Amino acid sequence: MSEAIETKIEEVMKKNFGRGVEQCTDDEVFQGLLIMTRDELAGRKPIESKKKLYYISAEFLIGKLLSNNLINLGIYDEVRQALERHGKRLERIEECEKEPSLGNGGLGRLAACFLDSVASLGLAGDGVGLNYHFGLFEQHFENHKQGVRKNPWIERNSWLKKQEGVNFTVPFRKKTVTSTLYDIDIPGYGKEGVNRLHLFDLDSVDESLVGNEGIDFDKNDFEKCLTLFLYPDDSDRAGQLLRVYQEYFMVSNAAQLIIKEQKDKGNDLKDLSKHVAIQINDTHPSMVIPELIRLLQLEGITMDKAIDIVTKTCAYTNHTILAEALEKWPMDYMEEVVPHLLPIIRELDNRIREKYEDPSVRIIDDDGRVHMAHMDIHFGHSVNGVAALHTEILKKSELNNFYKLYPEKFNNKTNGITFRRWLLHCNPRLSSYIEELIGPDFRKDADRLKDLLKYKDDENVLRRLRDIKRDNKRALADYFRHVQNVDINPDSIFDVQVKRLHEYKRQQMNCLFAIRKYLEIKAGKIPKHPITMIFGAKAAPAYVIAKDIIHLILCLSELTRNDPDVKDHFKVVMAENYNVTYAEKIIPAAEISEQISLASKEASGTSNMKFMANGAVTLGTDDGANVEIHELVGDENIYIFGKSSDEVIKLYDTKGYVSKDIYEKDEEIKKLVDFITGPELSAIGDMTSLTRLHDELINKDWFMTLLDTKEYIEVKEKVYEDYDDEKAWNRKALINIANSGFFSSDRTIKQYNDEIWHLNE
Ligand code: 26Q
Repeated sequence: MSEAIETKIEEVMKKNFGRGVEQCTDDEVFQGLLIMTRDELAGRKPIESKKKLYYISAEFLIGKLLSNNLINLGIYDEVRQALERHGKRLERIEECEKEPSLGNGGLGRLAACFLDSVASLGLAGDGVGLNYHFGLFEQHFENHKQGVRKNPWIERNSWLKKQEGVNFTVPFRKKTVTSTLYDIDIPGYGKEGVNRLHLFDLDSVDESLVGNEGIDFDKNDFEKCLTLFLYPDDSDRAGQLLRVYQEYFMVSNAAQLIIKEQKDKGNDLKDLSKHVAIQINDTHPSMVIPELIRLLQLEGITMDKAIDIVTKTCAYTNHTILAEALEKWPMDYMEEVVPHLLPIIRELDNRIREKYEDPSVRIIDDDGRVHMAHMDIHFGHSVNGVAALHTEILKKSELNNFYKLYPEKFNNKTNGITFRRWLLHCNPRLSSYIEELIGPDFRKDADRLKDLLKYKDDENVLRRLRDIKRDNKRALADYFRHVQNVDINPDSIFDVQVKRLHEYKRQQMNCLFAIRKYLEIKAGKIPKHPITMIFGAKAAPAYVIAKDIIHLILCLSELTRNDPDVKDHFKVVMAENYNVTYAEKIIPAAEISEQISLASKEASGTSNMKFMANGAVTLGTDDGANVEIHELVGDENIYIFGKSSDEVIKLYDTKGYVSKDIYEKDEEIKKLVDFITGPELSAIGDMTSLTRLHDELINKDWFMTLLDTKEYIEVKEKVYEDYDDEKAWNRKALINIANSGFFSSDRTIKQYNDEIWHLNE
């Protein structure tokens, strides 16, 4: 077998570059492997099950695909060895792949993990989304601030396969356009066949609308800009309208694809729900409901029947309770973009008005805004939250009025991650060692990681875990030096917070801790163990305070890097352009996983699961899936602090939180907050930005940073103290790894299938 692969690689290199592997550059070898793998996948049949899932999502944060495809095809090791015989290293070759950044965080990465799991369970399920030419922006740092550039990722050779002959006409008020479809094949782990990620595009899109610097473009001609970017800046009307254009384009194509595939199979559209399950990933694809009703009517089905069919087919996932993220589109936007959907949306709204008196459950509110989530809940058959606590909050408070109407629709599906990418691929050292200890079964079934528990007091095993972590830390330190010219000490504690930048995630609270540590060291209190605080985050370009927080982190980074009293003991660093690829290097090296959102606000979190599987210990609030991690590992093996979600919800209800009171009463907190505008940072940073953040913390602090700061500091100090007991710490790491199997997205997808989709029944 291994010789066969080697011959194949040689052949593909000869054919495409006229040379053998040795003579090719790393980039050419990457191109060759891409072609070889893509062709292998293209030859496979679609996975079949009785019913087919369509997972519609505005984001698919798939990350680089070469290694994961090789792993799922079961040829990763053979390819690596074959390349080695020709003097090439697969890890170097992987670097040549551009990351498709078709998502911005948790929701998009979840969609990617789900595609991997659906295929790996042998279920028929395709993703449907958009082919953003520049994806999410690329971040760079200049003057300690976030700068943004476009992020082109589509090269001459890519995983995209243009589907000739699959073109749909999508009607907008201004003009009807014709779509083009690109597919990416998704193999399952050790499975025959493939599913697909369908990415729709418009040929008329004009990349030259975007200059070389920045990410601004003229948003007025939707035909030229529809698929340029994920989340175009929507701080003005043109930007918001463009999102409506994008969403409708995505769902109209999805609905037409579904109908076409059903007709091709000879299925009666009246039986759609027997053959198709549609999962609506947050509200971005919600217009699929009226669009599908419209198209079914065009097929001669009555309104009543069409509504019934769509309701039985569609299911909705909620990923947030933040009001600003719940989409409500003004009717005049819909009028401007998709007037033909309005009669249907009005009809749906009327039916609800006739049935229920409660105005809070209407689809169209008194201000003439369409509540997308309300449409999903009324005209879908399932509503799920993404972690146990989140689902309870939806039922008890956020969506309580809907829960009272439809208790049977509400269900929980705690998120998961694919262990193929987040353990086997990103942490080969740990994976091989686990295999040495418990055999290879955990590779297919993450629950088997439990078998590690028998080693929890084995000092040799715990020492090996420590050594593996140290090797990963060294590798990360090398990477930081290589890509950012930043030095970090591999023998320091790696304390990590990587995630989108948002006030509710409270990176600013972590900064207050950093300030305290800095001041302590300046005052002569040297930590027993050197500490590196690692951040990684992108801020939405229109989110001013989020950018101010990045500025604060970068100023702290500069401060700690240069201070001779401090730099050997404590450093703050920030990964530039944090993305999936960076995550794959940071997470295996992390020791402390910061999950410090204001309780009730983080629906689930998924990096918390990735860190756990890689042996980091969580320092977090009782929020999202942290609650479930806590239950699995027990009090001994996690650090939980802060007010509970019930307390927080009450504070919001009673307007009982006043940050200024805490600031004024607590001298230490006042000192830390005031440091933001003090002489040390003002010598480095921009006073406008620092003052804005400082004042925000005192006068508003909507996400209650100061509420938990005191306890956070205490508990984090305890974490650092406990870290010094090496054996006890590594025992915690082992217990975390061993219990992480529950968070396999294979488990999550099994539950979606058993309780919502029923693909094989
Ligand atoms: C909404 C309106 C207008 C413009 C943009 C948006 C928008 C865009 C993206 C709203 C939300 C998102 C993304 C949300 C997201 O990533 N949520 C995360 O989903 C994860 C997977 O379920 C959870 O683990 C995280 O807790 C949740 O924050």
